[in-house]
Amino acid sequence: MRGDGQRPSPRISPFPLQCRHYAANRPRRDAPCPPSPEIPFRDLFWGLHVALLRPAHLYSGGLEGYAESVSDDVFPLYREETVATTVAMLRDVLLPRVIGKTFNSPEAIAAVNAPFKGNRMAKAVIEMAFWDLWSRSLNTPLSRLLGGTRESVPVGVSLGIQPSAEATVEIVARHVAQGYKRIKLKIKPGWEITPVSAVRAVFPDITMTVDANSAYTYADLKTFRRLDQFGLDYIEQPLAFDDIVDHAKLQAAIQTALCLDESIQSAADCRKALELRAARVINIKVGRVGGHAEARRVHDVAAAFDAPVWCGGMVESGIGRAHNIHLATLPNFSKPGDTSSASRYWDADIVNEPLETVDGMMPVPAGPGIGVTLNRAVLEKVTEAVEVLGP
Ligand code: OSB
Ligand code: MG
Repeated sequence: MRGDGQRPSPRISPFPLQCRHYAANRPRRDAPCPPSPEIPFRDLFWGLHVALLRPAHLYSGGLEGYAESVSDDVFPLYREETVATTVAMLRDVLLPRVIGKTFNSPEAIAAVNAPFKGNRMAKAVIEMAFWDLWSRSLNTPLSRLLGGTRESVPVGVSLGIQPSAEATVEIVARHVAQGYKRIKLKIKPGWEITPVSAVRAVFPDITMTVDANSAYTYADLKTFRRLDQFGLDYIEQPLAFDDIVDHAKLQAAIQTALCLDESIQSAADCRKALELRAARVINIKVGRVGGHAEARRVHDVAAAFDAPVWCGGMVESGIGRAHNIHLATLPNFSKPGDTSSASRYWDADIVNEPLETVDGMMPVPAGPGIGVTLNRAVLEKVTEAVEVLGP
């Protein structure tokens, strides 16, 4: 684990903060699913939660820092936070406590809102934007300030539930051909053995995982025992988001490693899950855990347990995607992440730099901060509301 002594201790002047807070329609490539609880399960986690975004836009002395929330669009289907709760928290609670004040480190700004319970996705927006602003002010890539060393990070793809086994094999083949280093299939009760066995028949050697987004219970143990035969690298979040105990029971009863996503909101959650052997792999999403500092603590705790981590995705625009890539340069991100090419998601991104993989490697955007610049024309086009707070 990295000691505090190796952390950079930059000398910078404190930032008086202003904030420009956008509510924007994400310029999605596929038509978004209708936001209705009746939508088919296969669409729930593939395209729903992306209609709006709000890069918090902190600026000082000509510099700006950017972040993006990863909360659900309308319905809280991933965890509890939605765009509406995030906007309300930022506007009424979190931003008023930081706007107009000065901070000289990301930890200092995060500490102000730490006493408030939950709402980590909303808190992460401020913390992440400050990391970007801070690292830009130091003319240093965010990855370096976080302690990362890589110039590019390995990535895989997350593929939504397809209408048939043939369609699954076809979409997997297309992404294998593009060089992605891991294929993750979304599964749901009754739709796991069929797609996984179909893909395995054609691709016996690819690194493959499945993600259930909490769709099962411990009563489905037989199904998970059957999945053991397919050599999956791990099974992601099979059980309820708030149930570490049954994950531990399930992990003890099968061979395949479990990976926790929704269940882990903090380094403390990670420590407890690994201590109880509820998983052997951890998915880190910086928005889910409240920011980069906590994400790094989760990374460090997992390393202490010899548990590999990887960087998850939330169908982000180029801003969230760039944050993810910088975070994934830390040493214990030893499995491919979900930050695949932006062109898979967007016709036009809100950043100027194309974030595209080459042979399954995503280059770290070069330059200070998160290394991307806003495409203001695209942002303008998709913006529905702008709220400006600050002196
Ligand atoms: O569970 O990892 C997940 C997308 C939205 C919400 C939750 C998840 C996902 C993905 C897609 O799996 C990741 C991506 O491609 O950005
Ligand atoms: Mg997941």
